[in-house]
Amino acid sequence: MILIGQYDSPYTRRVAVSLGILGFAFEHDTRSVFGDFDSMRTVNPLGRVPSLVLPDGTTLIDSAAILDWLDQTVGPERTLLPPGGLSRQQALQRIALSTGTIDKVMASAYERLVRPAPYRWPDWISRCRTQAEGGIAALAAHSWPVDARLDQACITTACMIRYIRLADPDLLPPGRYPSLDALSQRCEALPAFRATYPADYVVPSNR
Ligand SMILES: N[C@@H](CCC(=O)N[C@@H](CS)C(=O)NCC(=O)O)C(=O)O
Repeated sequence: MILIGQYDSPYTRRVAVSLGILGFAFEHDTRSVFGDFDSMRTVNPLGRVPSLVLPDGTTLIDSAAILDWLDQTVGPERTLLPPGGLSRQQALQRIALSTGTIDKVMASAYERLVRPAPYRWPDWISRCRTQAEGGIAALAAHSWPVDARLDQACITTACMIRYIRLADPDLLPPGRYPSLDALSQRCEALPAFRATYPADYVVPSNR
């Protein structure tokens, strides 16, 4: 299997971490959505990451669809998203908060870093950051027991935390939400997270 996308993308990273935790071997294609845009569009018509090329040559796009394929492949005993009931509903709620927050942080980052300065819209950036702060606070209001089974809500939220601390660290300084700090530390210590640790944010360039 080949995973396409860089690990400063939280969506790519949550797939890479999930592949690692579930024990799938994969190659990593580090093409950039911005630097390799034309090439990327031959993989995914949307020109986005992540994509996963399966052993039979099928290309899956969108992290949620890829994660669903992984869970279907390992079977109900090992799924990262609980297969049903209240635990699935609760996990999906947390994932919705995490991915929604990622989307708002990313929208604000693109506005600040990709859009040429004369066209930037401060009110829009402020709105996105307010929405992101709401998502972070709502996630922090949940409990994240350190001995709970590591599920997709934990993985996605930990990837969100690392992404925010790269792209817009003022949104989540250490100490503001100790439960999120603890979740991040617990996850980042695991081999599947360490193998995908994004030390730097690759600033998207439109040049
Ligand atoms: N819903 C998608 C979102 C993917 C996404 O937003 N990817 C970003 C990188 S994290 C991207 O490709 N951005 C470039 C663009 O949209 O032009 C998923 O879960 O895979």
